[in-house]
Amino acid sequence: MKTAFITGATSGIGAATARILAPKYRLILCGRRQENLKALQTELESTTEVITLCFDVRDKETVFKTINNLPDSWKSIDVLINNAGNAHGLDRFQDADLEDLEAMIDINVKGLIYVTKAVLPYLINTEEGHIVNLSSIAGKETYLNGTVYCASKAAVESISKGLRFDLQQDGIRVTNIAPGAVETEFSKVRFKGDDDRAASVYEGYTPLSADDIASAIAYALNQPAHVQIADVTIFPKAQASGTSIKRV
Ligand code: 8X3
Repeated sequence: MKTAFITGATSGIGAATARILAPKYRLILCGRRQENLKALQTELESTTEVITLCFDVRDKETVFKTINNLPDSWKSIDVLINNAGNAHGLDRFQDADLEDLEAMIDINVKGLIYVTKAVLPYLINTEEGHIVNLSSIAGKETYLNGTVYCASKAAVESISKGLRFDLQQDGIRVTNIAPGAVETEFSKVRFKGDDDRAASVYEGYTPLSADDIASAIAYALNQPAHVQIADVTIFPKAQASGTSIKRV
């Protein structure tokens, strides 16, 4: 059975991906919220073998230590899903909190680099390694008030493209997934728990769900070995670009 390593598995797209992959993969579920990880492990362990790793992707030392301390039987990883990431605030650059800007670079860019570096030695061992990076439409289009969030996702896009060069010789496929509006905890985190403001992002149309993105990830993973889905942009039907959403 193949093994999938999923970051940000405590909720949203990460948890939905764990659920969709469970029948075919052993799962290494990573995240910061131990309770959520354990609940998902309990839910899925009648379907597959599951282990959990509780760490913050920003904590470089812990990322490497935890991954290098995986039991030997889990040190052969087929699929890495770099899903951990979020947005903090939606403000003009000059008004944004510097700590929020740093957090987005630290989590979305540096955290992804740490996890990928730490997992790669165990991925390169496998026959059909595959990395899936969760970017965003924000990585393709910069929008007002999103300067550093968009920059962090543009970096993810570049890393996906670069890894395709770097890992070509190792036969590892790299898929970049760029969602538009997906209703998860994303906006609650961006707006720091302001539920009304978060809900307003998804009003007047049907947004994507975490399951919609998980099924795109499964689609990329389920291709024959010679097929590499390089890039997938996914919008709700009502969305035409990063900033154009038709609401009723
Ligand atoms: C999440 C989607 O539209 O807020 O990355 O950039 S958006």
